[in-house]
Amino acid sequence: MQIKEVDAKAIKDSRGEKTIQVSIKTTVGKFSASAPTGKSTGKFEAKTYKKSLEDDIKAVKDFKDYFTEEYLEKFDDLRRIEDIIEKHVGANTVIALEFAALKAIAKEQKKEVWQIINPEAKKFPRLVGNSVGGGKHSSGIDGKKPDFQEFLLIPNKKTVKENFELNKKIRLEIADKIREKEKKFDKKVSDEKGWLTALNEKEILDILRTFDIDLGVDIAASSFYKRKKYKYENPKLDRISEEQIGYLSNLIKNYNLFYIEDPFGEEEFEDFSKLLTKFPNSLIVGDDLTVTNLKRLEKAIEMNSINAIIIKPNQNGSLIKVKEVVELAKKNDIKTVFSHRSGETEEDILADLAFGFEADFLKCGITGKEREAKIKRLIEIEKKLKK
Ligand code: 2PG
Ligand code: MG
Repeated sequence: MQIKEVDAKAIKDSRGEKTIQVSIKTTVGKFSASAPTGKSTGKFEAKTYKKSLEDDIKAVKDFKDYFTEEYLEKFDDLRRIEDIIEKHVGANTVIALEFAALKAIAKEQKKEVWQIINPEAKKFPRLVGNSVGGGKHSSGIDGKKPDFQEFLLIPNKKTVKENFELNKKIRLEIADKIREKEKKFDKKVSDEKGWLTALNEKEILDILRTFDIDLGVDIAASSFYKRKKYKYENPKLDRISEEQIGYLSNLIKNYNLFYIEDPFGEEEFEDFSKLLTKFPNSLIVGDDLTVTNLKRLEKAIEMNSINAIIIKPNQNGSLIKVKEVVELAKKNDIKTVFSHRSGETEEDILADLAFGFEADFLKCGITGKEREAKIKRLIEIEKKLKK
């Protein structure tokens, strides 16, 4: 497959903010793909755009026919795209272009995108779905909101379809239970379509634990870690590292938490390690800590900080490097969680990446067309494989 022409434009994401869509004309047809945008971004993430979205779009247009000499037929050939463009644009632009190229490579070979990554892939990731929103993703109710960013449902039925149904059902039942505790609750939603509430994390977990499902939280602790203190607002309380470890240990025990993402600030490898040593049977997940970056994962491995890692392609900005991160994680028995961003598009290739790389989990919300696109794509893969 050869790319004859490249173009880009701005489209709106689920938050109504601008993000990039890249289109390519190839020897096998036209393809396009988009990239999402995060809000609770890690300090060590790759830059979304080199200077700005507009400048990246211009750069793509300037480079529109620089790819015509390259013949692309396998995943690792994406490296050639990166060699040409990576110095001139940001992470989102490279990733969207690579997504579009993968679609074209698959088309030429009459394959699914996941087969270009690994034709032998068999394992379906478990869904991780956000049911209640807090932190930076929530506008709160009368200025009050949970300090933790996400309250996650992690079903474990036999099929993706059953897991999706269960998450949707429990999400609705959670709304009924929030309403019993909170008069002002009116089914408004956060950036990822989790419920907006003024309840705090304990009150929410009290509701969640009444359901027969594995529970997780994305604490996104960096977003409220200031001058070595975790600054809780609901209720107002500062916790130093030791107190944070003690508090989270109690929550893990009392609520039997299966999954804990970013429990500490993004530089606190050692505190992660202390928590993991105490709770080796829960998943201690790095996101802002590791930012899908090989060096940071190496450090997390060396310090025994995590046993699971979030994989967000646009945190890194190179699918070739994303592959290296996934391979290193697997070699070290670290579970992989392929993840959406809080500002999403209807792009569904994340499901193919998660399945192709045999991820352990796919974290992409529960409802809303941008989130459902990915789950539906995974269900489609499941259906086709059963035939
Ligand atoms: C996270 C993500 C996605 P954002 O922290 O895990 O849920 O949020 O995309 O805003 O970084
Ligand atoms: Mg996170």
